[in-house]
Amino acid sequence: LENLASALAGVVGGDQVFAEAEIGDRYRIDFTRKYASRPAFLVRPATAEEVAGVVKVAAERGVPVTVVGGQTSTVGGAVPADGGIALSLERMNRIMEIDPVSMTMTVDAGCLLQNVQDAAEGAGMLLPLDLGSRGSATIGGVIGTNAGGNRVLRWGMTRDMVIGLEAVLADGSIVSSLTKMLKDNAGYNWKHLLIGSEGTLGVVVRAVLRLRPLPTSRQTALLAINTFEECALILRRLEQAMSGRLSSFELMWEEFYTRMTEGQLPDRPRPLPLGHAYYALVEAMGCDRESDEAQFERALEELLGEGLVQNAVIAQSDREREALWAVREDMMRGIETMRPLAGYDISMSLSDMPAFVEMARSNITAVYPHAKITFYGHAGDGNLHALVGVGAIDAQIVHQLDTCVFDAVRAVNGSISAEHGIGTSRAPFMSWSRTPEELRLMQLLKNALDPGNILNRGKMLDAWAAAGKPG
Ligand code: LAC
Ligand code: ZN
Repeated sequence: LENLASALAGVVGGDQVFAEAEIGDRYRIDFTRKYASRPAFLVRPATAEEVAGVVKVAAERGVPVTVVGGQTSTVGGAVPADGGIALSLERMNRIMEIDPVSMTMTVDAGCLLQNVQDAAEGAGMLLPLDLGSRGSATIGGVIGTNAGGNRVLRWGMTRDMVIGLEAVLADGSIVSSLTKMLKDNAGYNWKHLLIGSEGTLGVVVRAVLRLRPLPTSRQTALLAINTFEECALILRRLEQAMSGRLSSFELMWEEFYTRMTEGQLPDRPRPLPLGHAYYALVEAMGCDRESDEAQFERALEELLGEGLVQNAVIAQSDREREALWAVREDMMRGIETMRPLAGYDISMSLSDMPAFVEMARSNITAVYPHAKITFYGHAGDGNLHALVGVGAIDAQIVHQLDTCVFDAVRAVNGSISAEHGIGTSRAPFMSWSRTPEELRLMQLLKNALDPGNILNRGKMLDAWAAAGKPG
């Protein structure tokens, strides 16, 4: 260990190497508090070359390396391996360049998502990626997980916004393609292999992100809807009526809406009365305020007039907009009464969604008749989140609930992970969404790129193997 410590100090300097007892909780415990570990060292490099040096030292000794960012993984994807190296890129947090002509920005992986969003906005452009943990998630983390969030409907996932990438591979080499070209078919596009690989194929150190013109108008509304079929129809109608401006269609099932509006602050009254099966938070963005607002209102009026939408409230100010979004995002208060709980991030085709929900519900209540179950999520992307509380939680209960939910996912050929990744908690069910051939291909890629298995050891395929490769 002493030998490892001095080798690491030789790369990043002794003051950037921290031994076990000096490592703060935020590097080794994630925000769910379900996952914790005891890394041997925390190192904080300042450059890509230093990251490469650290990885080289680790590779020579076969010591696992895990990049630690905002620790906002929901699937146990980011806690370091016990006895390994926790690699924090927090000192690599520069916005290197904003190019208003190419409409790109080049940023270090350690930047917080929110800071990057703000910098883009300051330059009159939009980084469309947006999610609840914007204030703690890092660029490296959102690239590693191919994060989705609230605006996938219009602008896609992280993958669709990463134009160039620089990464350190498991042998300590730096591969760099910090290009600003949207089109580049000169051979394999390796960056897409790293995006969403959850830190198992390389360490992302820098990226070129695609920006969009900054919308100057934003329309937000909450709609009450009675049936799922109407929800799907309304989504299609809104996309059409907004000519491609619809950026969010967040659907909340009645239980979710009820809980989230129960413990609201006095200045945040419940925006629409209870009693509808669905509540949809819809948002559009554009660049011509007057006509955008008129278009939005006309579309909603038509849907109300036809009886598709039962009730609607349109935000009249930024404050009202924030209050509407809080109904969807301010989870801490809203779901307090359901704790302890298990959460899910699944996807399926929109047409299968009602059948899935019914099946998942009946699977769960067959085992736990008094379970509290609630669904919500990015329905516009076919991505649902589910929360299930049965009054207690342990490994056996989690496994039982996972089986109930993923059984229904499998029945509709859905995915056990839409946007959060595999990490450790989803690993036992990987084969419920992937064929044996796909899993074999993934293992081939992992072996080729990280033969010593040092990068984020214990996650994804490792965790699947540790669970006995079930399925
Ligand atoms: C959300 C997170 C859980 O959409 O993905 O709220
Ligand atoms: Zn989500």
